[in-house]
Amino acid sequence: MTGYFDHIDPIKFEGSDSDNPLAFKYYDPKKVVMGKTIEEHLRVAVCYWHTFCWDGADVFGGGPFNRPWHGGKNDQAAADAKLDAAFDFFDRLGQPFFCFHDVDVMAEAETPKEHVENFAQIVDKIEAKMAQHSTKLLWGTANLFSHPRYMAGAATNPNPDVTAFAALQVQQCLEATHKFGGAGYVLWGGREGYDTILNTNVGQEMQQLGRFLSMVVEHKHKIGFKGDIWIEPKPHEPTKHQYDRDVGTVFGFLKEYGLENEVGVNIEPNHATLAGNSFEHEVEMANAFGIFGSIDFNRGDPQNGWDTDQFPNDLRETTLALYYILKGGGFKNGGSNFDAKVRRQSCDAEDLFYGHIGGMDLLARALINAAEMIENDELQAFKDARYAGWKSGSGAKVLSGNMTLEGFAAEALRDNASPKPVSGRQEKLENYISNHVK
Ligand code: XUL
Ligand code: CO
Repeated sequence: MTGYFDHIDPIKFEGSDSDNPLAFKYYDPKKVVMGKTIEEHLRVAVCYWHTFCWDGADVFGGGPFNRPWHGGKNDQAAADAKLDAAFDFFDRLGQPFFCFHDVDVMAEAETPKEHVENFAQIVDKIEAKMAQHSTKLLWGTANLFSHPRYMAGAATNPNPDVTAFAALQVQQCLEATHKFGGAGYVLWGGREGYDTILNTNVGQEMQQLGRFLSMVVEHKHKIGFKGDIWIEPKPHEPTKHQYDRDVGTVFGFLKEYGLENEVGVNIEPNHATLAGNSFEHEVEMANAFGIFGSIDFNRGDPQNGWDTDQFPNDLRETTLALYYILKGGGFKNGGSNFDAKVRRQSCDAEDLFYGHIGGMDLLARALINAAEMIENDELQAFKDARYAGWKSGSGAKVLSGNMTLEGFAAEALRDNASPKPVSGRQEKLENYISNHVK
């Protein structure tokens, strides 16, 4: 049987002088940067959904991609053909990981029993594939947003029967993720929010979400899953408002339910920008709260206000993000999942390779840039000097809780000096970044 990707030779690293568009120019998996190989640092993953499931359909028209497993019913034969093609693609691209939703990999199911049966069938087949191929699982997740039953949310649904179905999907998918040796498990609350607050009991829904997440964490421990659990923040789309709107909001939510040491975040640049934040802001917030987990790399389109999920190509933004990721200690269980899809007109098999090659080359360049910035860390030196006053004297007493408001106020009166403005040097620092983006 001929395979869909047969005409694409395995993608090799050829260096920046190569003009072969189907070769890596910068992603040299074995090159060592800051004591680890590029492959070990980046932990690149291909996502099953955009890469193999999406047929190119948009809200105005049907899918032009016509992969051999598209077009008919999403039955077991289609799921099997997709699985064969997926592992063939992984072998040719050579990235170390993949990510999946339950419904991406399985034959379509309607009832809870059918879900369990169809999922179990493909889980066995994935296990067999993984035994024959080198690609590992970065993370799994349950799709709790596509089926109409989830139109009013999964954990936050007004009807507990819907939430019970969601519990079944999460239980099955978490157990499969564990079986596959996955490094993490993601919960993206696609419809955990509302379309109108007029019909929504926000307090009740947040409580449902908190309890649901607690049950997921309890089950993780019960089955002995050693990977991480990550929430993926997003402010809206598909619903008007989603409770997990950004990293700061997620941290407050985790604190409220006592889960801040159990659950981290999977950050997506295009979600950050939809929330009015920069990508690096979200990474730094996660570092500050100690909940950084993983990244869904992609980019939005500044002229469009929605989640376009394009492959990343902004070297400055990606360099900065990787600088903060490395400063936070780099990826541990997490990695670089491309939650990105080729454009609707990029309908050929090779377009899937161009998208991933571009993304992987970009990440490798950004990693090398970020490592160079860290070697002689001028940003850190500048910040250390800027906050030095808080390291000793009354500043340190304030931070350690050994100062009262009156005591601190008395110091101001005693010195009786109006502090002089000190430059924040923004332009100098921006120039420094520009000089390191190459
Ligand atoms: C949606 C999104 C999802 C999650 C997994 O915007 O990013 O694909 O990554 O459910
Ligand atoms: Co995502």
